Amino acid sequence: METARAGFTPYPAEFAERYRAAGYWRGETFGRMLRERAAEHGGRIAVVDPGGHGVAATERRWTYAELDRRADRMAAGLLARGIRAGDRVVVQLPNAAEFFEVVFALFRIGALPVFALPAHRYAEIGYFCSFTGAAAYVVPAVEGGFDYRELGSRVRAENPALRLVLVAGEDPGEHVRLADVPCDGPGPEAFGGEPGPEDVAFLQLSGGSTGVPKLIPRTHDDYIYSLRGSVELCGQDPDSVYLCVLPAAHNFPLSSPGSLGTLYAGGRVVLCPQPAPETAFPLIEREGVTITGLVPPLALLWLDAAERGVRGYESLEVLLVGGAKFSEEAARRVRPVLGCTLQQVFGMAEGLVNYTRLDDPEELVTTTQGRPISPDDEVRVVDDQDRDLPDGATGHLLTRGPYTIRGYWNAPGHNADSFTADGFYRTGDLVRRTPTGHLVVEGRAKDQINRGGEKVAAEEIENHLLAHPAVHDAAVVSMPDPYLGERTCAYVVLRAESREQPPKSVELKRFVRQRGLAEYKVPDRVEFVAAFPATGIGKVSKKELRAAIAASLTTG
Ligand code: OOB
Repeated sequence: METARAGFTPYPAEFAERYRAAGYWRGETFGRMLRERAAEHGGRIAVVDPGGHGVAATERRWTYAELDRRADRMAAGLLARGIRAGDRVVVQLPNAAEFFEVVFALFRIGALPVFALPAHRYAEIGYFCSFTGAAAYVVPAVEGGFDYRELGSRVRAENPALRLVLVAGEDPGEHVRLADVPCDGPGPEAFGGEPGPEDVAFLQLSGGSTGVPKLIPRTHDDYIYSLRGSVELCGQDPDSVYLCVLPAAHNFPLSSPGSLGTLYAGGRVVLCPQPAPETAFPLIEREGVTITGLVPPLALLWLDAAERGVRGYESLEVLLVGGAKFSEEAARRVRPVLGCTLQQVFGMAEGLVNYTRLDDPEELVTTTQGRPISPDDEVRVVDDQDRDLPDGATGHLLTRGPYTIRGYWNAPGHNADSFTADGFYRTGDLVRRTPTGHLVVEGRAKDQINRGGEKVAAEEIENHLLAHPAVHDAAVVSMPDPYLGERTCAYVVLRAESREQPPKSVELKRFVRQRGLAEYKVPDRVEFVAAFPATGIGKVSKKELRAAIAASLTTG
């Protein structure tokens, strides 16, 4: 597994020993976990996929035994097609049962899924494929009106290492049908065995604040610990039914406690093809869903629907809300309107996850974003000089612990900025700590826009805008939005020669979109200015730009 190891910053030995001794790291792997659940709960349903998406028209219900068998056959098929331990495989699937078949097969082989989101387009996928030297790319045929097979052809033509594009769905075009891959050939044991618990299991994507997204290597040991902790804190057991509403590959619905936590607990995962209450509520009712996770804008949509009298959500016991700040006002509506317990989640793909506890007083549940999973999650709140601040003061959140990475994958330059010398991750979040140890998110120091839970790195969008011939300079900032919390506003300075006939906002948006950027990253608004306000040392003052756009929105 040399290549996969190459970019991985291991936990220092003394920490690894401590995490093992404390019983956090138990030497489990995803491959064995599924095998054990299948032995214990073989006949119980693991995954329900109602169908009606581009991958399958009709419903599938897979038991643990079936998922286990499918993962074995898929692993054998992928091995037969040359996928090996350490290879990277970009997985971009909608919420379909195949997602689990593929990722568990890769876990068993020791190949690393790179968890792309369905919204990603050429700009993102092309980068993931080239940066990771991916050997394969797994897509649906057509989903949401977008033809992923064409994207597959394009990235394959540009990436010689990419040998295989696998298409989930009926018509693979020039590629290979995913359903034709599984076989009864030799499994991982014939190719050096399954990976160990200390090995990297997959690469997750960072929300990002830099020009290109960074990749997050998570090990079996560390991730499974975060699952076990989450399952316990969210009260999950084999009777839990989790509705996966958000894109399955995102860290929140994957592991907090998410679909993998639910499978860890021996429960049932129900995949939701669309997040609208009109789709989700009937599924909740039919499947007896007990727990789900939403970003704040969706939670608001569900609350409003329930208040309008839309029914079906009554079996819900726990609603997790996270990914972006949930307003206190909305948080207070959850119990009276939906009749379930709210758990706020403040997590990050890099590791640390905070939850409010099921038995926390309503005040803490509605006004804080929770406290860490582990007693060994080290949390520091510091000033600009990394000096510790007292409880109650707002500062930068730094963290280190048994499931927080020590470095991004293959990114020594970024790692020097994102981690302290003694291994604390600089989250870029501004928080304050209450005397109970709960964290309240007060803001953000990183150059990122949190668009209702979807993260947009300002620099990434600025680089795309700068590629336009009329653009001299660009600065992307957040603007307040009642529904998403924040939206993106791009301030643009035009080149002198373009000022006579300036491009329209829509043209710049179209330009960015045509470069193949995920739709949620296309600026919501473009403002043209003659020059940017500057800080004392001559940098663009994004603070002033944010204030200016916020003021112009309130005055109309
Ligand atoms: C989750 O993960 P990511 O990696 O997409 O984004 C992490 C960032 C955090 O650093 C923070 O800036 C923001 O998202 N965030 C929140 C929040 N939860 C995440 N900001 C305010 N309040 C919250 N509750 O977003 C993620 C991963 C696992 C579980 C939940 C969310």
